[in-house]
Amino acid sequence: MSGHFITFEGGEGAGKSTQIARLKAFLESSGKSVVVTREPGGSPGAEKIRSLLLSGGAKEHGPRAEAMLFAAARADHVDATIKPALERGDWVLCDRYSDSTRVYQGEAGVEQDYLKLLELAAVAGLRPDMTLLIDVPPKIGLSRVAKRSETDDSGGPDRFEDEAVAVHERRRKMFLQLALDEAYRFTIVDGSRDEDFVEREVRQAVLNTFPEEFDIDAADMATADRPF
Ligand code: Z5A
Repeated sequence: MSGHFITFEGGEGAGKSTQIARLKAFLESSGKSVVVTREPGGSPGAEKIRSLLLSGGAKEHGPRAEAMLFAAARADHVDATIKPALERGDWVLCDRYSDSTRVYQGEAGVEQDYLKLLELAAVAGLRPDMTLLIDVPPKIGLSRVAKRSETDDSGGPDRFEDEAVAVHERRRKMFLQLALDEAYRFTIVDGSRDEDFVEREVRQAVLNTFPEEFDIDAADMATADRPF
């Protein structure tokens, strides 16, 4: 497949959607064709499963069943959206992917061996080329989400937002550990900084990972601690 697959991970309110929109604009201004997608969801079948999961409708069946539903949604998303886009040569920017299952369902008590089997089945060999972990202390992320819900019509916290800060802290540690364990594909970005700073960090990480895709010379990249 000739496209590029970038996933964004992190806790609630980390700024993933914000940064995906900014990276999309940058890539398009560089002449790239970009597909933005998300999990759970990203294809008609997976969006149906998303509604069930985020409404809390599957919670009564327990974390193992929820993990299966996330995997089912992912399998559909991979087949219907991500693989076709990569085959066309597009850049795919995905808001959460299999690392979120390892962390959220892992933190909820589902065994990692079980999650690995589900992941193998769901991704069908499709691994991200790079993963950006937007890391924020939960108190910051949750306060952003609370502020946002004062002004939008989302109807309050969803199944995963409405949880104790300690749970969010454990997930943050798990994401950071995963980033260390699989450092070859992860970049950790400090999401507590302002949006422009985070955007520069994200863009630089993408330039560093795919230098051959951009018409920027090494000297430019070395001094890229300024806004582009
Ligand atoms: N889940 C799971 O359990 N297992 C899985 O396998 C998968 C998912 C795939 C999906 O929720 C839920 O499903 C998720 C995990 C679980 N848990 N929750 N909740 P979702 O898709 O609805 O939510 P999310 O992925 O967590 O997105 P989010 O809460 O919208 O966060 P975000 O995309 O990272 O943040 P944002 O929308 O870009 O920004 C949030 C607000 O902060 C917004 O008002 C921005 O303007 C503001 N913002 C953004 N960046 C900044 C900075 N740098 N400074 C200040 N303010 C900022």
